[in-house]
Amino acid sequence: MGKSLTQKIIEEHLVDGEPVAGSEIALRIDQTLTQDATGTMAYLQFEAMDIPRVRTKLSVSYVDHNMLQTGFENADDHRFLQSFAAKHGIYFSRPGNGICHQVHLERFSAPGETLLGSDSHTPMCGGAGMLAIGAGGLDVAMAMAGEPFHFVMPRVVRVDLKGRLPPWVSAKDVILEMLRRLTVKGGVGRVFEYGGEGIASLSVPERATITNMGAELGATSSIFPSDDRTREYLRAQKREEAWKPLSADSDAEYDDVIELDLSSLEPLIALPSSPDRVVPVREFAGTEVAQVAIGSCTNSSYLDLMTVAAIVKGKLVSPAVSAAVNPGTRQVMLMLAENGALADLIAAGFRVLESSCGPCIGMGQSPATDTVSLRTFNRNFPGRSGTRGDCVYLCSPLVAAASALTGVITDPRELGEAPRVTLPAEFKIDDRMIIAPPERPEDVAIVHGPNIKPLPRGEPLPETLRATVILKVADDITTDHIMPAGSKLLPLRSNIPAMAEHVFEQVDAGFAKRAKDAGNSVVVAGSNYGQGSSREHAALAPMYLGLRAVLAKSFARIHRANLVNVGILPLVFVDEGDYDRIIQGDELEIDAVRDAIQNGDGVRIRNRTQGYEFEARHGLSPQQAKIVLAGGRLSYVKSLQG
Ligand code: MIC
Ligand code: SF4
Repeated sequence: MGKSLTQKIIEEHLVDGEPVAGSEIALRIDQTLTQDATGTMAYLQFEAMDIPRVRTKLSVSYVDHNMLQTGFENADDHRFLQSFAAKHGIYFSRPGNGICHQVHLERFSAPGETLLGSDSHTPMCGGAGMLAIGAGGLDVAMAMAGEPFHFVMPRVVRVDLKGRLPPWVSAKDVILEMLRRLTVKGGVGRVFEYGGEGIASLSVPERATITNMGAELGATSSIFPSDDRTREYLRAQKREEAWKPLSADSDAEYDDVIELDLSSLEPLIALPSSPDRVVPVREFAGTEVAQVAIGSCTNSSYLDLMTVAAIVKGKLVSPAVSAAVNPGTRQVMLMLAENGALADLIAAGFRVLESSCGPCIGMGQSPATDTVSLRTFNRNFPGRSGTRGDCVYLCSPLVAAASALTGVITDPRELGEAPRVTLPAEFKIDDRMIIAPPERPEDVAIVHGPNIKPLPRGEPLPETLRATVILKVADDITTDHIMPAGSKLLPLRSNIPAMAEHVFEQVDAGFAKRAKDAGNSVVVAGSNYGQGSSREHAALAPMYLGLRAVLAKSFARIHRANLVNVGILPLVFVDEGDYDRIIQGDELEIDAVRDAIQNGDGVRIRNRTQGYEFEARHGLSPQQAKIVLAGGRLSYVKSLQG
């Protein structure tokens, strides 16, 4: 029987386990990436392991998220990251060089290799045939230490693309269509492997838009084969030597197959405030727009921005609209500057922002009260823009550009002939903003500014766990709900005690205080708890406040792994009806919890307040069980070292 591309890469990197869907496997990791919002924590954890130099083929530390310097904090973290990279054999992409995923795709992607990144959109490099996976910072730190990455072997779904995209329809519409069909839960435990005759018409940056936003499906990863288009892209990046052909066998078997005819697609838009609320743009055409933001790791490539520039050239953004653009990388920014497209954008009234995540993570450009913001990004979770009650729509750069001109949501097909933009034969190559680690790391001193606080550690699990239900929430709670980002909170990312004050603040302003008063606490949740970003702060800060367990209908993959890593017990209801019975404030008790975890999957919980018992499952692998018992992965690793 033939193999899928995913199976081939997994088998080549397999260190432990059987690659059978649903069972735990361990993979060798070739490359890692971190960004500054998760990287400081990842490196503090790496530091706690006392390993002098990374043991990967390549590790890169990017600065792209915490870019507004409204106080000393972010600048402190940048200096820490730069010195840390130099000391430990890590490449450092300086602030201004661009968004991690875009730069990594341009300068480091390598078909057939594995990449683990402390950011949920790491699968973007799957657009160039890598098996790229997002994870919490500690998992990435372990990979840098040479440890394999443990995760559950996903089901492999083939997405069979047919036909070609019509004019004005783009790669963004392909992934929005996937979200429309499958929802934000539809990819959990799955890898989407794209194939079929339709892929030949998609360039690597277009493929990367699709694999990037596979994160919104909850997928473990998304991947395209490495073919002539991949070669063409790597050649244009002057890295043809990184290319090798890679594809699934023609008789490969898949767990599922999805058919998608590119020629049947039309411009799509995701309504507030979830990336899966997708409808055709025409259904909302005419809605007034106050802000248009073009950029983010999903849609800030040279192709994207050249297309926008071509649409707005010689015109002016509507007086009702504030329009902003973040070119994804310095390479893109430089090329637009040199070919005049940047001037076209400026002339059209765009506010040109630096190459960074910017508005996508609420670092500036928060929209006005009760107005519509149209963004080419990947997430529109409530409040993520930095404005409470925001109204953010997600769309392609073509829809965004057309709407910026008209001031209302516009189906770009109304603009007449679509611009034709093609990949350049050569990108502009200038890697001087990526600093290679020095020959003599012993001369480097790590700069810890006052913003960097020591890492909190979890406590070993007690014999009997007694805890209060401190909060009960519904389905699809995102890590943005749990641990908000934005320009005010991101500077605290290396300071867990300060960050902890803001846990769940948009959902329940009294959470932090109540949690501290309660001592041990439990959160009760619906399905897909912790979807969205990889930020382990959404586990670390609640742990710091005394959260010992989360009892949910189901979990998102990365967040569940982060809970385990900090020693919080992830429990799933056996009977979902028990979710309905629990009331916030109930006292729960698990007797002999350590034994239960070591000796099986079932856990019996007593609701002391209401006087009944019910069953839950932990689903921990033997290694994960040891980690939770020890009070988190760092304590566990330390205990092994003696
Ligand atoms: C995001 O898009 O939410 C982030 C910011 O890039 C996160 C990581 C983080 O919280 O720092 C992600 O997607 O993993
Ligand atoms: Fe940055 Fe936004 Fe991409 Fe996250 S989703 S990496 S914040 S651009």
